[in-house]
Amino acid sequence: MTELILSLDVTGLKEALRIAGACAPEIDAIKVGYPLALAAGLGIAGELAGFGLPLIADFKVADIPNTNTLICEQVFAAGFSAVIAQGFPGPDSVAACVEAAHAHGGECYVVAEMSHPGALTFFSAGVPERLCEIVAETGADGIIAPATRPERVRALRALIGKKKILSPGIGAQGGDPAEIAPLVDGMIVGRSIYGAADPAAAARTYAPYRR
Ligand code: NUP
Repeated sequence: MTELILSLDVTGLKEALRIAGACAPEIDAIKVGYPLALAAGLGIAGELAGFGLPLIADFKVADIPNTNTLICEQVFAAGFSAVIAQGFPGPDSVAACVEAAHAHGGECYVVAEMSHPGALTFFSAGVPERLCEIVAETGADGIIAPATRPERVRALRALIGKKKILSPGIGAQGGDPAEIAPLVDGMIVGRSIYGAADPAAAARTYAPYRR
């Protein structure tokens, strides 16, 4: 099953609800990041709950363990079902997010390698591989890996086995859904859906890649 995850990076509450409502039948989850959460508040999770889809908080949590716990408690209390954390602060910081997620019946994903060109400045030379070890050590549920580099997704899949891979970078960043869908558990798509004149129709174009 390759899910389609709408990255809802708009900054208006009404616009967010309109797009989420139109796309809901075509998607499997909604990802909310800083743009929408800072604009609309964490209560956005409650506003989106009516669509009945899992809600992923893309806050790339990256602090000391205690602060990570405090952040994740807020995320799950608000109604999110998963959180995305950075792995570079280390295994104890990631473990704090994983524990908070699992205590609420939620999931925690760790960024293994980012999708933009500049990511290779630091997400290289064995770092993503080490981050995958941290995923295994902490019991995190999966990784974020770049749709812009399918060969890297393949390499990271070999390390994490059956844990989930959610992959951003499809569409606006150049990633090809036909190539990436068979490799991952979730396609994360933002601008090419929410920026389209007809977001529901744009979401439907990914239907052939949802297995
Ligand atoms: O490596 C990453 N790349 C990435 O694009 C990790 C992410 N979390 N994202 C997020 O995915 C990014 O912040 C945005 O919310 C979404 C991709 O959106 P788009 O490029 O499809 O518009």
